Amino acid sequence: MLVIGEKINVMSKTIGPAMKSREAKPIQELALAQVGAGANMLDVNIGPATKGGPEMMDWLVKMIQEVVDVPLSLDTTNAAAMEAGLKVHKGQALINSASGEKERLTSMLSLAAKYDAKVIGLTLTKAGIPRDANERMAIAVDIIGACAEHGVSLENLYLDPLILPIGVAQQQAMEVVEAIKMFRQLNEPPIKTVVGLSNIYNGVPEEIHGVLIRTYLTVLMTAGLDAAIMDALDKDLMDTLKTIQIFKNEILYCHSYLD
Ligand code: THG
Repeated sequence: MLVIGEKINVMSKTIGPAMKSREAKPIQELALAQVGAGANMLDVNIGPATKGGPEMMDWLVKMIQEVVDVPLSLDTTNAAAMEAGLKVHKGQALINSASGEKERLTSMLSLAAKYDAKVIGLTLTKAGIPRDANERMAIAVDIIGACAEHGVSLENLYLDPLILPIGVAQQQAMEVVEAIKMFRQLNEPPIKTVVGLSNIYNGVPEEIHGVLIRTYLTVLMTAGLDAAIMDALDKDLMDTLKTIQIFKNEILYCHSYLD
């Protein structure tokens, strides 16, 4: 399982202001901490970044890759900011994300082909949030078709069924699980899947966050999830992940528990 650290996020009370004032140190420390805790990739989320997006992403990518050598997941809907990040990124970046929305699909897949990047295909369109696994499948099929048109190898695609907050969309939790199973049937070898795990607890009391994400991760990984944008600094969550990997025979028992 690919662990993508979620902490470098413009919404964060400490990191948002540091991004805006170009203060490198807290961001670099958070990058190092997440990689030290087991993150294989780091999400760099600047949101829509309508003002100064390209400059912000250029600065972030260079500055973060000065201290860690994992690839970055460039998280923005701003295509110009995405390209600015891809231009300076060392190694293979992950574009987070394309969606089923025509313009975003075209711009992000063009960039994926141009820079040989991996790309997340979020099963979301302008028509609104998908209601069930079948609606997610229909969008996934469109995204896969567009990959072929743009010359993006399916090996570089991660489909994201979009986790919604449990408090507002309880019936969606298992639709996401079903979608992961269905996406895997779309190709041989199976198309990889990714989620933003913490979406699930938005609006839920903090005492419940831990048990919610640990249990949900277990269910998602049983369905075959390949990657998650998640809190790598949450030790209980990372321990749960390692334990599931033992059950799935993905890591050796001795290696994990004796270390
Ligand atoms: N899919 C894809 N990308 C995504 C998401 C997704 N990117 C953004 C998001 N969803 C995943 N990342 C986060 C990052 C942080 C939180 C939730 C999702 C979060 N953080 C803490 C909180 O609010 O409690 C701390 C925030 C703070 O420091 O203030 O919830 O689904 N492709």
